[in-house]
Amino acid sequence: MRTQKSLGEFIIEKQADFPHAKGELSALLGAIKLASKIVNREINKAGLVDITGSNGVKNIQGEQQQKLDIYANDIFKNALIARGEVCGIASEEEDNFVFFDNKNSRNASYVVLMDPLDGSSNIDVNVSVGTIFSIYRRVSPNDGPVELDDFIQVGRKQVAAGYVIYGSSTMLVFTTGNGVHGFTYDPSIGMFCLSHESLKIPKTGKIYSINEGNYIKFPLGVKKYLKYCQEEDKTTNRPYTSRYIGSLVADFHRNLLKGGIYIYPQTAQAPSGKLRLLYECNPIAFLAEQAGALATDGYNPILDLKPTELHQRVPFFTGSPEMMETAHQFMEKYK
Ligand code: AHM
Ligand code: MG
Repeated sequence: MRTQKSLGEFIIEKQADFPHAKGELSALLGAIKLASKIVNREINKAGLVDITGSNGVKNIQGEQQQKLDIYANDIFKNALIARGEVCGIASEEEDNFVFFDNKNSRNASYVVLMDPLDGSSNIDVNVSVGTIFSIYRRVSPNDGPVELDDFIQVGRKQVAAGYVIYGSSTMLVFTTGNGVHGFTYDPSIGMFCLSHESLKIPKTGKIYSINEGNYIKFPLGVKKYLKYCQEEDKTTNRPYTSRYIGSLVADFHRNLLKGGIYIYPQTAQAPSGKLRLLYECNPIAFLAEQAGALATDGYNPILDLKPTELHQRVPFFTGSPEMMETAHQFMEKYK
């Protein structure tokens, strides 16, 4: 007999904690839950079917194959349109934001920003990937179309954010500003069950996660901090352990549970780094702060940055607060 609490039950129970609780946000999270189950199903059989091929390739029936990240984008978009709680989306997979100009959706109160399948190149080698989502109230009048300003809001204005990790088990982890809660998918009953209530990151840890292949291009502060991570010192438990999956959701998730720091810094060639402020860094930063972690661009909190464009990139540092403080000291010292 099932004794766990399902995500649906948890959302209903916590409805009163949601900002502007009118059931809309619950329905919206329900749409994300449904879409992630479908994407999970497709990812699980990705090695069996011809779905991992590139766009433009025809399958045996002569149909166009879809890359799994485009497929995930469509699944999430359609699930959100169907529920009618969202008036538009912006996605890493779309050049521009999309207005849901149908009777159900056009006057809705929320917009969603998402990276439908982050780290998607990992699928071909059976390594964890994730979906990242970020939810805001629209700021434009709701009798007209959505506008850019609805999507380039400062990260502090998020009303909810989360990720789905398609890993050795699939989990949905989200926050509405009242802590971070994790739900593990039980495929035998088709439900996300509460498994990690009120997640808190350890104050410090032993793991550092960074693509060290780029070492030569890193800013001096990052290089010096990496050397610090590798030096032996018993009082601070060094040397640390290097762990890098190359899938932000998976690297962040591990560090959240075990304690650690993740860095994707700027380089001379890419002065804003690689990760996207709106689809990756803001939602992860909201979760991070809610779990007692820090998330910055190496100097300033990510959630305080005012976005200027949809696909803006930003250097990203996130992790256990004590490790982050040390990393910040190196960034300041070697500016
Ligand atoms: P993507 O959105 O194109 O999948 O890129 C984002 C991913 C992150 O998940 C990951 O942390 C990073 O790119 C890895 O980049 P790199 O291969 O340069 O280390
Ligand atoms: Mg991405």
